[in-house]
Amino acid sequence: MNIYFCGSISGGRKLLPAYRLIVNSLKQYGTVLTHHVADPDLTAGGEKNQSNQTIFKRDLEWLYQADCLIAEVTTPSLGVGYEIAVGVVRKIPVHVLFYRNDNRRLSALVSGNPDIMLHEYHHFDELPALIKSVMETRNFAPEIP
Ligand code: 6IA
Repeated sequence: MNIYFCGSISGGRKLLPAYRLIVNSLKQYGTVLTHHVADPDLTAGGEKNQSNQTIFKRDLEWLYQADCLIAEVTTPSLGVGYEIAVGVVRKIPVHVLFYRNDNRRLSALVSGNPDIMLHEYHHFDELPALIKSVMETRNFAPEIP
């Protein structure tokens, strides 16, 4: 299974510890195409030595190869919102994870969309079990058009 993980880069890296736990858990279920999003060396300045055009083209290719999309949405990010919209349009399973303790409100464009499965958590140590439940849910199997 090709898994597309989304997390904020330019939007801020505060939730990096959560991204690392999520990506480590997701690796048990398939190939995480975007594992660099959880790389501690990747700062809000973005990937070194890559043009924006190269990053965009590569990420879009991966989005079209992905069998499912998992996004950590606590830190608002234009890029993550864009990626979620592509996943929804492609009709692949889209799961978003939201950390309740950060005093943020999740955009209604995400929380109100019936095609997006929202999972809230209160502690980072809940994440491995949350990912297990998301990935092992019986009706998770992707229906790719
Ligand atoms: O808007 P954001 O940068 O927060 O968007 C983050 C999301 O878009 C992630 O889920 C990535 O898959 C993707 N993405 C956006 N920018 C990059 C990037 N460099 N490198 C890798 N993935 C990216 C940005 C360089 C720029 C800040 C000069």
